[in-house]
Amino acid sequence: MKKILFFLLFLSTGFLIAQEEYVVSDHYTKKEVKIKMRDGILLHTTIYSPKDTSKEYPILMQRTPYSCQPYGEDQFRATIGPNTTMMKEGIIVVYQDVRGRWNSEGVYDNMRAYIPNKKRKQIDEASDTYDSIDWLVKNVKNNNGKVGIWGISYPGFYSTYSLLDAHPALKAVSPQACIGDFFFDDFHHNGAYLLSYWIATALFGYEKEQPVTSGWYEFPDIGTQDQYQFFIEHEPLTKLDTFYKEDNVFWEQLKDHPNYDDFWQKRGIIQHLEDIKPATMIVGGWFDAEDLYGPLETYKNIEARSKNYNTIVMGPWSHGDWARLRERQAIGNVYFGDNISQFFQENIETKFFNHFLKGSGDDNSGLPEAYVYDTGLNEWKTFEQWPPTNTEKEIYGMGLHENLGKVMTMEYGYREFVSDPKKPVPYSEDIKVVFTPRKYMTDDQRFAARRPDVLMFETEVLEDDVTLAGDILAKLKVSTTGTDADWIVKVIDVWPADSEDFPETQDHLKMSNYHMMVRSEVMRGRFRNSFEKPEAFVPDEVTDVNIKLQDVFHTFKKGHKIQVQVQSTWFPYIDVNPQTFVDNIFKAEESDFQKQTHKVYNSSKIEFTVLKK
Ligand code: PG9
Repeated sequence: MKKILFFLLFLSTGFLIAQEEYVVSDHYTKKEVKIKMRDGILLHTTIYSPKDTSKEYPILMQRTPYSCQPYGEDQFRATIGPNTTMMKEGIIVVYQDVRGRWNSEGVYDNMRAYIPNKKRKQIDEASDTYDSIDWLVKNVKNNNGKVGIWGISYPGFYSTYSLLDAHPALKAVSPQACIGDFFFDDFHHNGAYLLSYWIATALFGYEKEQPVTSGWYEFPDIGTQDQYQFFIEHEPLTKLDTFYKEDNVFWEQLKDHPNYDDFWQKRGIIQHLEDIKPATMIVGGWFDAEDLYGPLETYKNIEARSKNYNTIVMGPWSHGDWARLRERQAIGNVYFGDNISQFFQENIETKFFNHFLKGSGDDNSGLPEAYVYDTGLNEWKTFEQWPPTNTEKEIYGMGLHENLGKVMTMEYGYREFVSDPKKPVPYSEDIKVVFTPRKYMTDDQRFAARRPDVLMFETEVLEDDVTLAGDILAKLKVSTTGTDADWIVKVIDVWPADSEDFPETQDHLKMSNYHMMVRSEVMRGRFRNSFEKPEAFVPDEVTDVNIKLQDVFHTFKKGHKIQVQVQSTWFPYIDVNPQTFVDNIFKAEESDFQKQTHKVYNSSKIEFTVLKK
């Protein structure tokens, strides 16, 4: 007797309807196979096929380091594929454990480097994808010969990878929140190590020549839920070594490669994105704390160096939000609108894959090149490219008396603060330990604005809307009494005093005068001129530090203010800079950590990409 669960829903009209739960095993069969790669390694591959065999279906695949589980041909996922619309329409969905992970053989390698012009038995993730697609289209019943790939985060990276030496059957790829380069996504930002990722290091930690069925490295028990306390008590970073044993290959790699050396460079995938053939739809979240560099740079580099159908979708999402259906889309205290992920899944994602895997596959998909959400007006906009062509660069001076305005600043004078490694500026008011940071991307920044070691500059109340549509470039003129320093720039939307709270607003906060983080970025000062060759500062010498902040699409509405904050610590989002130049901060000693006085000169400027009226 089929178990049918009835959900009684109260619709707006107040009457009840019964909705039958969709049970995957009622509509799909499941097979588990081992696909042999060109070097003989077997990769575990799970295949869900529609029971309706009256027609052919495309194959939609995801390659993942996070496991194809549940394992067993009688164990089914609750949902399959990128969204439930496509699942219910019917499609062959394939999941694969990547080399060296879970039930696949071989040795794992974080962000495995791509090998152009591979010799016969040489392998990388492109050859593993090619060999897998080749087997699938030749052996899976009822497939229509067309293959798509999608994935979020690390699976997003493997999606991008599939574009290199792409199999001819691969017609549509959607890299989503895709890692582009671990030196600018996830574990580092412009050379600063993301200490807030330290626990997540276990996710990619692995032993040398690990056994085939390895899962993750065990997560450390840090004995407190106060992350600021834990990490300040474990400064310098060498104090963290007791938690990860020597055999955590990834932790050792992070420590041994503090600069953008060949180890990181050869693992970045952006450099290889040229002459791409499959259609691509890059998806990201404007408030994605994990992978924002990746999707933006993936789209821009494909656009610049390929002639394929290439589009981008950027919504008011944090990491992977678009895959989760929820009525109210909010990040932390800020609400952005209703059913935004549902709109994306039904009207954009499903339309993209159906067009290229079930339809004509020509360039007339009916979708725009850029489908982007204005996170100030809370509405979707479409453009023929991203960033849009009708923009101009506007330079705002960081003048005296905290005013940020288009007035040209006096070329002399400065503002200063003492930066204390033992009392770093928190990156969030929240206390609890996080697996990876998320909500700080829209968090209120008043707690920072009121600290003596944070400089705040802001415009007058805006008399008209100002829409930023593209990247932001902070051109700081700074000096320090030390020989190293980090520089953090935050762009903030100051809301009017009469702003109403949302249901999501934390109890200790009010949206009245809310200082909403719109974009932020750090530059580890030693890398100001080169990520490969770090340079010390000359004490008290005025020095240029330019910081590119990732793209935004945000309207600062009339009645709001644009605020910029500048600081030198951001803890424990990033590790503390000792402010004494050392070879490798991962190996700095207690005595290297010194209070220093930093100055930001009035000749500093910030350049916005502004949408023309
Ligand atoms: N951005 C995801 C992640 C990276 C590192 C630690 C934890 C998560 C991902 O790439 O899957």
